[in-house]
Amino acid sequence: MSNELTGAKVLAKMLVDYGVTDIFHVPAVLRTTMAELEVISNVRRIHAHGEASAAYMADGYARASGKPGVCAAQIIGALNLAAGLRDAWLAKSPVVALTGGRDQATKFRKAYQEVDDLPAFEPVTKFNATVDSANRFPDMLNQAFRVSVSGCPGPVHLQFKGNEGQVDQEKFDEQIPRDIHENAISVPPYRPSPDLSSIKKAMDIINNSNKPIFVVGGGVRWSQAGSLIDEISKKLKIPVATSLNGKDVIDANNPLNVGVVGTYSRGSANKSVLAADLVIFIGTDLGGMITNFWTIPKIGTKAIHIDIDPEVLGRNYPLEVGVQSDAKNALLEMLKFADDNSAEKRLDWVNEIQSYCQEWYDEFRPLLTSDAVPIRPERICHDLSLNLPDDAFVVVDTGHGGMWMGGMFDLKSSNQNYIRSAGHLGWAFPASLGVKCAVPDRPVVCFTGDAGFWYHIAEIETAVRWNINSVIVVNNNGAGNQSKRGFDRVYGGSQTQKAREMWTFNNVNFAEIAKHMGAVGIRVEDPKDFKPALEKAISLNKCVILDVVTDVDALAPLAYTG
Ligand SMILES: Cc1ncc(C[n+]2csc(CCOP(=O)(O)OP(=O)(O)O)c2C)c(N)n1
Ligand SMILES: [Mg+2]
Repeated sequence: MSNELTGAKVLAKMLVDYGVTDIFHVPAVLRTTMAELEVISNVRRIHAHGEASAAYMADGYARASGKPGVCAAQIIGALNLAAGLRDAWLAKSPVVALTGGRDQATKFRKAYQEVDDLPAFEPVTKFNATVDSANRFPDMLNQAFRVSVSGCPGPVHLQFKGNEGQVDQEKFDEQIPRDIHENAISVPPYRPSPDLSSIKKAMDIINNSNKPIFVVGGGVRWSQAGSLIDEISKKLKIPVATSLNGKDVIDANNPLNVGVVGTYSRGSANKSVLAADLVIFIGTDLGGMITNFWTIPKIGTKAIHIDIDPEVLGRNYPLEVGVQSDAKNALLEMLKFADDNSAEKRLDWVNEIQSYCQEWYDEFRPLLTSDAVPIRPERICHDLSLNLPDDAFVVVDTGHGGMWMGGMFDLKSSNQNYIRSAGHLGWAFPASLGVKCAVPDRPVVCFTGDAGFWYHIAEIETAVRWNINSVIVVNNNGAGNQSKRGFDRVYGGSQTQKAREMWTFNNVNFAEIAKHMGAVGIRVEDPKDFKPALEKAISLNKCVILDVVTDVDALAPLAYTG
């Protein structure tokens, strides 16, 4: 490689300075930059089996590290990569996507493999731009990183000129500053403080309320404000429900934690929110999932909303007070005005929510501890609650997986983490590999259905090749059985036998497939074998597929709606 300063040299150095340790990609994109990275760093250029799974890996990496996750594709793979950004967009995860793109010299002349990809990135990015000259690398990369982590985080896209981004081979003008922006390295880069009069007004309402509840979302995690939620809830005796995205922000052992509220939820959380006379929303955009399509709480319930994004305040619920703030800064101010003496009047309320929690366990205990064969998924969730290590990082797919784990799984330590697919089936397995790259010393355990696992099963080979040792629990019922209810409904109550062709699969042994691909495969058919298999899987420090054969007729409970 020549000594001339090129775009590739500048880009490689900036990526290293931003703290990037892994780039998830399908070749060939920014080849010269990739080669420069080898010269100057140990950045791992993880070659995935598809662009969507590369984007999911970057997304998992970002959610686990709080730093931007980087993924890349050449022009022909760009739309696959865009598809993979959708979950990051929904979950507000800072993913930086780099693609090869069109060159002015040849566009509109039917260049090989070329379409105009840029519009496809619009709905799933905060910033979507072209980079047509090496001299623009510093400011464009800074913009991309800064936008991805700032405010409400999210994905960004840079399209580099040339189908493989060959603009990186251009000579770079030495005079152009190449500093990185130190405050764009991780979330949150800034912590906007709340308006004090709004905080006082909010606390006045909270101190005076008899049956308040906190409903907290992923914004609290990005702000690292979970311990403050714990503190204020205990101080004022105010229960806490979380979104699915915020499930890990509050310790499961806090006696005031009522669980996940909304659609993929726990009955005790929905009951508590419906019974509350004041709901304090923090770090959530109050979308359809956390509110069960705006029915929990009922519109008109007294509400206070705190979020970093002022545009969401008052959008879906009329508010007594709206506060634009970083969650941590808002909670620090709130704690100053929190009146401990007000807690006593909420003892009945605490008893009420705790009875909802107890009723939930009493109702589901038989399934959580069921010895049935084929295995009940509730039993897997409960065994995971009891037996995961204290520092486990749990990554969960959508569909029934999201429902089972969102509602039935309990974290047991505030050192554990939980992230979930924001809607895409198949996200969790590749995302768990990205998580493991970000936190290599922690046990990473993925929970996915079999339909979800099929999507990116080829990435077993990637995990083995790169020694990315996640443990994958596959809830294998030989079907995408979340679809069962929906088909019963459209067939007027009970579907025909033939209709099952639309949601069932052949029975496949994933443990055997895993072994053939160089991973460890363990098949579990009896619930008593799950705990030892899990312990073994975690102790091996290998990529392990735990293929758990479960009951195809087990359906997750629908949301409690009152
Ligand atoms: C990309 C994408 N396509 C389709 C769906 C709709 N969908 C949700 S759950 C599901 C089936 C899930 O099957 P599986 O992963 O095996 O879990 P199970 O319900 O069987 O436990 C489907 C098709 C989706 N969420 N995402
Ligand atoms: Mg299934």
